[in-house]
Amino acid sequence: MPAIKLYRHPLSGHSHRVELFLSILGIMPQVIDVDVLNGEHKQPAFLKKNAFAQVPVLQDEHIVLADSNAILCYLARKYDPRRTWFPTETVAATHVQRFLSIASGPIAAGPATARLINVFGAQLDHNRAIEQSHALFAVLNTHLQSRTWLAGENPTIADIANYTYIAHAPEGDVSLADYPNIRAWLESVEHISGFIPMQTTKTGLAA
Ligand SMILES: N[C@@H](CCC(=O)N[C@@H](CS)C(=O)NCC(=O)O)C(=O)O
Repeated sequence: MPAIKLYRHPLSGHSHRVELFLSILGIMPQVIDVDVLNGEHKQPAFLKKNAFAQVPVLQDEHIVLADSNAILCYLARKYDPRRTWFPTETVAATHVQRFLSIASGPIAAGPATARLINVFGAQLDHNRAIEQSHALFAVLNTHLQSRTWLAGENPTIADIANYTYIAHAPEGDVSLADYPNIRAWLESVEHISGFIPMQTTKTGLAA
């Protein structure tokens, strides 16, 4: 298989969701760290790959793709011939898509933002991000009461897309202590063959 290149930052949860899925699929990418803290993502060379100036970007031969969830869809369609990670059946695919939207909506506004403030010093409203995280986690905890996976009977890219920022929520001072079903689901993801963690940071006080 020709080398797949992954442009990422090691502390970016959006990058990690792609790294995690590549690892589960058994694909070893060539990893290229982008110095986001010093603005490398805003330089012309990177903007040619993603005009929105964000990691991750995946390059598979001549195909250059941005946006973590879009990349997960691509990888699932191209490299999972069994079609379990992103089912093709209409209703099953819609359930997965629903949770991709949650990953790019309330997860981004809640736990990802709370962590961005602590880890990268973003000047954003921490209390609001923490509040939004708990509102989301209460719903997810109930959703997971009778389920092992977010969508359907098997792990899908819905689980991959939502995993990282939920697992790392305590780094943004969002405790997972009140959400036993979410913690059980995180453990289920961590038991998937090929799982790799994202490096943790010392910020955050919440357990
Ligand atoms: N919707 C995008 C969001 C990606 C994103 O927010 N990337 C962050 C790192 S986690 C980034 O590159 N931030 C740099 C910036 O916005 O200046 C995705 O899913 O890939």
